[in-house]
Amino acid sequence: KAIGIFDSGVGGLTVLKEIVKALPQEDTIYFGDTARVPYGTKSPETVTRYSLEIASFLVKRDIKLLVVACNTASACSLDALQETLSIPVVGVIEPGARRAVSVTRSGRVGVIGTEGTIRSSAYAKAIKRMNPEVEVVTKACPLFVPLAEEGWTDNEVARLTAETYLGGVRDHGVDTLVLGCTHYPILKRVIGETVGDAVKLVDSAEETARTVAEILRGRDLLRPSAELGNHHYFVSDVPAGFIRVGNRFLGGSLGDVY
Ligand code: DGN
Repeated sequence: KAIGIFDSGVGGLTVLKEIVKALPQEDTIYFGDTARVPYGTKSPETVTRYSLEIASFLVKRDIKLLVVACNTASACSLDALQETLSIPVVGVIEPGARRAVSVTRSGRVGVIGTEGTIRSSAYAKAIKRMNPEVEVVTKACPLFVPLAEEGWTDNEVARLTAETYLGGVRDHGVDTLVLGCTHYPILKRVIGETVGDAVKLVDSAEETARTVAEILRGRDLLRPSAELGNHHYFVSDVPAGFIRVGNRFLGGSLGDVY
């Protein structure tokens, strides 16, 4: 059985990449809802309806675990998915929040994400639930998404955008910054340079992969094989744009996209 992963579009490939790195023998099925992206501007009810539809599509393909790679869908729909499905469902917010709480020394954590994710306060709530003492500073950075998709990750526009968004977060004295959006790992270098070496970056994609590995190991669901897994991709719009940006996000060739 495969691991199912879905996102509002192409961004969840950063989560897929970390899962494949952590568990190279596992098969994966990815669904990118490219016809209906972005989720960040839609109501929680609509995002939950989309999420349940996609989950049902993936469950029919016999997955053993579902990863909600999209931060917005994790914030809005994780509870509904967990109630509806009989397989484990993993979102990206809890793993990122847990890591931030364990990493911070100053007790001051920054969280960046899309407008939708920041407005939901999902990271702040999760962090506070784990440790009420931690102070959370949040900032929506919507322009990071098109910059990452355009491949403008190491130029003057990226640096100026990062400085404009993150100057205030840095000046707030955070020692940990959560990359709370699928696209932000692509901009890790410029984000790191802007906030400085003293601030540790928490990559929700990496932490989610770690959580997936722990759950599969704990339930004895790991694929016992020395061979590399197979990866299948489905999108709700025509595949061209997904393939172009996706190859860049994965740093390789996607193969077949349906
Ligand atoms: N995948 C979305 C997220 O992680 O919040 C970002 C893309 C979008 O829907 N705008």
